[in-house]
Amino acid sequence: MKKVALITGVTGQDGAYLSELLLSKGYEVHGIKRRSSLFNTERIDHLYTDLHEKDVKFKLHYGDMTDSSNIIRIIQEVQPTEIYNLAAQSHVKVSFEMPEYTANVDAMGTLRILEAIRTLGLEKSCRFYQASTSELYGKVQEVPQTEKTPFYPRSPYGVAKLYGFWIVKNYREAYGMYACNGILFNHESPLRGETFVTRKITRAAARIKLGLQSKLYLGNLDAQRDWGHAKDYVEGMYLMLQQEEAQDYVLATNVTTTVRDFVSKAFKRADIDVVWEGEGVNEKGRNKANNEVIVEVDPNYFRPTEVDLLIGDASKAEKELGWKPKHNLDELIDDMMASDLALFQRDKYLMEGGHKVVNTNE
Ligand code: NDP
Ligand code: GDR
Repeated sequence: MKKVALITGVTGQDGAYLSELLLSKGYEVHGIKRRSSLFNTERIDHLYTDLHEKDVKFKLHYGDMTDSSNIIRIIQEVQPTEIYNLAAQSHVKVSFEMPEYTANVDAMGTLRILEAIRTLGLEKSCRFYQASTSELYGKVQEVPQTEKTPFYPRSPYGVAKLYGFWIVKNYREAYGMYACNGILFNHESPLRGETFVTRKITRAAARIKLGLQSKLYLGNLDAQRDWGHAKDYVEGMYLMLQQEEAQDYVLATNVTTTVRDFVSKAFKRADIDVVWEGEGVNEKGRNKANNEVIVEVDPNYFRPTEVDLLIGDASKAEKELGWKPKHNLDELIDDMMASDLALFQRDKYLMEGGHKVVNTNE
């Protein structure tokens, strides 16, 4: 049977890696892309072929999670056998500033797709993956977190995703749909959005090394996250849709690290040793080689409510899907640092030629 995937959020980090993976498996891949004043397709440009060529396997459709009629029309046109719902306002801090929009896209958007599947009578022919998240766990109830750990979200984003989680489960039970929640812990890569903490750090480490930036301002250095590589996690998404029965699965590495330790490790890759001093908002990181302050805390990056500790147990995914992360944290940081050093080496060259100004704001 022909496999046709529809990916919402195709222009994002996971959308790009998942598209690559599904194309390599022979799928026809369709992606939903928002209209914007710029192309905004940098992460997937290498997958794109001219639509006038024969047998095109990767197609983009303009759409938005807030527009039901558009979603119904795209699903009707594409007739997907699998839908991966990755589109979201995915930034936790931003969700405090845009709570209503976040709920509209992340919660209602999920419902819109499920309803479209039903309206079009595709419940039995189309499988559905929902990008659920470790942010559902929020305030620590138990560690490590599993599929059975109670939820206690701590942000408008987490609360919106909680609705998404339960509406998927409800449609599975009510209508017999093959619909899964992947409860994914943080996963990063060279394609990670620049305002998430890992990429903000690897970019800054590369830029400070190359003399393009002097300081990195961060929020809560004590937060602990279970960071994996996005390439591994999209394989888990695919596997969840290939089983006999639809279920929910945690994907995680079972290792947790503080933001502070991530900074030390990333800067080390740029041959910079960070020495920490002070506490709380007065904490600073100095460059051991010249004693200059290179990391400072800016309380503007604190969240009104924080998720302190995430560490996931992916035993169920390992047992039932045969899924295990292939990259550890050091390999992830190596990959991100190599990519950002190369990126900013190029920027440095351009800037020295007077060609480019780089914006460093979050
Ligand atoms: P990104 O932020 O990189 O990508 C989000 C995607 O959603 C982008 O393509 C974005 O489009 C699109 N999008 C945002 N709003 C809308 C909208 N209104 N209509 C249509 N598309 C929209 O996220 P990731 O790739 O990192 O994550 C993918 C999914 O997985 C998200 O749902 C996220 O919440 C979830 N998740 C992520 C984890 C992680 O650690 N990365 C962990 C657990 C869950 P545009 O490019 O135009 O902005
Ligand atoms: P998170 O990722 O909130 O876990 O959500 P993020 O990288 O934004 O924050 C991780 C932790 O780092 C702390 N932090 C900072 N965060 C940002 N962005 N910027 C800073 O300057 C900074 N300083 C410290 C944060 O307070 C937090 O504790 C990500 C997203 O991909 C979600 O979509 C996904 O659901 C979850 O991961 C799992």
